[in-house]
Amino acid sequence: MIRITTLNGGTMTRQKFVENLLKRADVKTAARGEAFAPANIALCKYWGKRDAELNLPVNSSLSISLGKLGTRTVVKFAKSADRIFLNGKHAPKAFAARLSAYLDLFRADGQFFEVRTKNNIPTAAGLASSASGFAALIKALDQLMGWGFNPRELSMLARLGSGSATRSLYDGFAIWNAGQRADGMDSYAEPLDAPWDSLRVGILEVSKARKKTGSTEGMNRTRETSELYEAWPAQADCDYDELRTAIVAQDFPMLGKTAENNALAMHATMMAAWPPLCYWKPQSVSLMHKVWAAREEGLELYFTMDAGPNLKLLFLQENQAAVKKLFPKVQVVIPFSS
Ligand code: 2P0
Repeated sequence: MIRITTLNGGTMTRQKFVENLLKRADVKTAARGEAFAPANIALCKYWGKRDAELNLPVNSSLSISLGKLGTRTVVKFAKSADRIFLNGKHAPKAFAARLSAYLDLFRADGQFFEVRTKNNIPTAAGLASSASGFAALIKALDQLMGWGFNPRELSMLARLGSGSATRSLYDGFAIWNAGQRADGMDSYAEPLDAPWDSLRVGILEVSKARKKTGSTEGMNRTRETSELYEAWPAQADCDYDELRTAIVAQDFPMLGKTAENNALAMHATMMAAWPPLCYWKPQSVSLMHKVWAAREEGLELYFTMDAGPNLKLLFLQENQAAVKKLFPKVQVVIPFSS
């Protein structure tokens, strides 16, 4: 079995990373900050950290944002303690603790925050709500604190909350450069300016239940114990290049095939971990077979899956009616709608 004893290749702490960035900013605080960030679905997945402290990934990843599906967050200053609300109610303890720990990176002594965050996607069901959550939070915080960071800097700060949040700063396609530096300053996301109006993402929800193994634990376990993980970085690099080519050429079969294969390869590395990690439910597998059968019949339909049981279908507008007929419960997202 592969044993990797240290995940933190560098010596820099998150606090130091934030201090380095904050040095360059003016500080004129506002009364409140408010921002929206979209959820994103990776077509080339981020799976594995080269530095767990700074959330630096092993491989570069590429995603598509989900338009109006995501998180809206309002941040204000609070008097004597953080006050965290999720979807209109006091947030669960674990959620509030994770946000407060993130806010610790930015607060001055005795400074507290009120955070009101609303998701219009299920929280923690593999639909990437931590991605839109941390991206919306850092954008709102940037307004409140008056930092004036650019999207690239914000993407690096979002990264400290959750890796996939790095990509949620943008609409449309986004790429997260893995980078090579130990200080993480070259590990940021940027938009890929390539609108694709006819592209559709279909969400097939299998379960809303909170997953037993979070992504951080899942990817660390995979990296430490799965023999198949050795093959992952090379496949991810190759898929990343192919997806960029497919997007520029608007070659849908190439996009769909590469994304589906990338997702299945990622899940294969997890299943070869110990203890085994399988986010799929029986219904997930049956939906995959349904997609494959439809494709054999000539329908241009592909899927991708994240660290959860739900499927995200990929298809073109011209096949929307056929997809809806096959999957009446599908929730269709138009990533490039204005
Ligand atoms: C992705 N996922 O690229 C991959 C595919 C899930 C499967 O990024 O540890 O919640 O907070 O950085 O961002 C989910 O992982 O993990 C994820 P952390 P995160 O979208």
